[in-house]
Amino acid sequence: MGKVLSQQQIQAYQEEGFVSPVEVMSEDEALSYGKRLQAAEALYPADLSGVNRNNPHLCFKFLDELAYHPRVLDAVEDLLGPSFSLWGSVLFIKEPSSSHFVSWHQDATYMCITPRNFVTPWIALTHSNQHTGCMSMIPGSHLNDIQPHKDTYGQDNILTRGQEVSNVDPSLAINLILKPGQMSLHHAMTIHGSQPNQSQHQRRIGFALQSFMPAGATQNVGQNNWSPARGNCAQDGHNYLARPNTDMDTKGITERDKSNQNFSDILYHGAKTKRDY
Ligand SMILES: O=C(O)CCC(=O)C(=O)O
Repeated sequence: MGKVLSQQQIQAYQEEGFVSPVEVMSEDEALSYGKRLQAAEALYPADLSGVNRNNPHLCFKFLDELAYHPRVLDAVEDLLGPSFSLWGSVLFIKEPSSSHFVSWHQDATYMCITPRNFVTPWIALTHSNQHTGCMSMIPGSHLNDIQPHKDTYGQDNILTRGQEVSNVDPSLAINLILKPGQMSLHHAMTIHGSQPNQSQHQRRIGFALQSFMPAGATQNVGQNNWSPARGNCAQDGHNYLARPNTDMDTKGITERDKSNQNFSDILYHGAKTKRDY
């Protein structure tokens, strides 16, 4: 038994490349985080859209709280051991009746980090199911190497390059159905994607901590910009990113902008086109 995950859940993650659902907080608490997000979006629309859906935990206190929620860190510790750091975060929001989707991909493909054994918790702030466009995972796909990805730059594809693994058999996919306040955790090599949100009224909001890196992980392209989460991950050339004390102060904005530039340099490394997210 781990701190949060049972032995069976840890084994499922090792064998299948994901574990879900895992309780983080009550549904009411998650919905109250959703309301805080809505209020922040109303006050700072440009800071929670487009490229600024990347790394918002560096300038919004309530997202920092979610990123370092003890249940999240305990579950990550169950999978990675006692020392790990946080590389970044992404707010994956699909508006009602939008055509946005995420093609089949493996996160590790363009993150330029070795070893490729890092983990992404994805916290649901709304219901995430087949109707609203939940994530689907191909079990056991993390045990293979990186598969060839085609950069499609598809208009409705919310991945940076619209990168896509072809020849995925969707009949093998498992849908990760989450209630607000639950999370899934997936391995950097697991093939996954998601379909459009068909709901007329409900947004689908997931906050991905992308990703927690075990001690010793090496960034091979771009800056080594990480925030310590647990234990000791110190290494040469490691730039610590500060956590925010208040929403949208100058320091937090600087940290976010620095991080987003770095994200862009890494994720579009060698790409023929850059998009603005
Ligand atoms: O939110 C989604 O639909 C996809 C998220 C994703 O690909 C990820 O968290 O790695």
